[in-house]
Amino acid sequence: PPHTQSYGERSLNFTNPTAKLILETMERKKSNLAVSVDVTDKHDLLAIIDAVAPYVCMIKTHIDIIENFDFSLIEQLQHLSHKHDFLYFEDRKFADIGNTVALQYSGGVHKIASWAHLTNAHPVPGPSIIMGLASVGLPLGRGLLLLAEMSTKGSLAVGEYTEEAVRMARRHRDFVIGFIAQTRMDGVGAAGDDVSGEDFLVLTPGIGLESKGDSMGQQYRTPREAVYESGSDIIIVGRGIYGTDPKAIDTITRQAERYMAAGWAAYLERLA
Ligand code: 5FU
Repeated sequence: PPHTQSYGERSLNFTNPTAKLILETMERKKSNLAVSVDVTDKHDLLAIIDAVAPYVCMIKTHIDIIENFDFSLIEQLQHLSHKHDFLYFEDRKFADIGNTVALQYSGGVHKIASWAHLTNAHPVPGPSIIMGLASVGLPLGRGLLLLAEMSTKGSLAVGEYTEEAVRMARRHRDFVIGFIAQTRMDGVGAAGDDVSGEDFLVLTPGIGLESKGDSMGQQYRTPREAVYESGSDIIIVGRGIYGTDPKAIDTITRQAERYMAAGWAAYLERLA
């Protein structure tokens, strides 16, 4: 089963080039940490990425919250990913018809497909959302995650909905490389299908070492609960690392180092 294989070994389980690159990067940097940098000023964004990047395999963005966005920011982001060897995940959560998501993914001011290695989509419209996004992303070698579960209190992405998300992914393995989820999805909803050898990446937000949640429904679990107990592959950490002061770079760096160590220790414990 995938969660007992090393990240490096698992790169062979995928044909999608982004999935391979993610797993190879994790193995090379010994990091299963993705930092979610949810700040609104591009200078803060760049400074935080530069500080945490040595400790991450991935940076997660919400590019549409940047107030002083211009396309030169993308060149600066790309410079940082080359300098520090990590990938970009734009947490866009597409949720519309195929034709519309293809336009949202390729165009507008953000041109997400041109720079984000990975993005995600809600399965709520059905398989057509994958077809729309794949028409743009596959030729570029990009990857897609489906939101099979969410970290928030009262999430509707449970049970039958989650199972159907996994079945949708299973039919589009060339482009859908995994899930946003709280636990492993191997074999979920498979009924009689042969799913031996199946591998999906599980990226888990809602991770914190101190807090159990925020005032708006977010719920946190520890890196060990996610990676060791639930078999998650990548922990996504936002405020647990950058806190309340985006300028406190020394603290942010120390926190990134700390979450990286916790995530990797939980992974080694899982392999042992
Ligand atoms: F799909 C999800 C989810 O289920 N929970 C999330 O928290 C995405 N997220 C994102 O992860 C959310 O949009 C934030 O960007 C990030 C979590 O930030 P935090 O500061 O660690 O709570």
